[in-house]
Amino acid sequence: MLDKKIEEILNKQIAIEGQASYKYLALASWCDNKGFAGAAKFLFEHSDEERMHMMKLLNYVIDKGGKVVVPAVEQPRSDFKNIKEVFEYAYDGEQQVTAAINEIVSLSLKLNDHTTNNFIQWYVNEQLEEENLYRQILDRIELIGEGGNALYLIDLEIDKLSKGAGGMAVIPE
Ligand code: OFO
Repeated sequence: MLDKKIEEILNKQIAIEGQASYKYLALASWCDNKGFAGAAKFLFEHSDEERMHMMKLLNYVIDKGGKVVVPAVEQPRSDFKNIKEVFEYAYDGEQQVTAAINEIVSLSLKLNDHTTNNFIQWYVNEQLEEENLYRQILDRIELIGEGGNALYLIDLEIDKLSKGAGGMAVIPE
């Protein structure tokens, strides 16, 4: 059985991951609209990943006999100045998710819930990877600068980081 406080914080995290999935859809759509096909592919894939994170949490709550409350989603921000701002926004969001995951770690330790603590470690590692990834992208954007072919090169670089599966290719017309 799940402690009520754990059930509550996991439901909160389900909402955060679901919202992140929507946020990445909005970021990907902005990129696609501005002709950044590689970045759009990468971000559509990331949206799928966030949904997977949400489902993993949801299944854990169910497996532990808890109650899932499927959250409403807010309309995500959809306007950005440029590609750098898109990835700054994504990076900022990932840092906020990491803080939320850390709260789950702390609560599970406080309540001696080692099963949840063990489960949530997957997210701790995932956030480490994701924060690194977005920091790398921002470093590359910085490095490439704003010269003639810069936007094209940035898009190519981000495209290289996508996994090739999922993303725009699997979105039904
Ligand atoms: Fe769910 O990993 Fe990012 O936010």
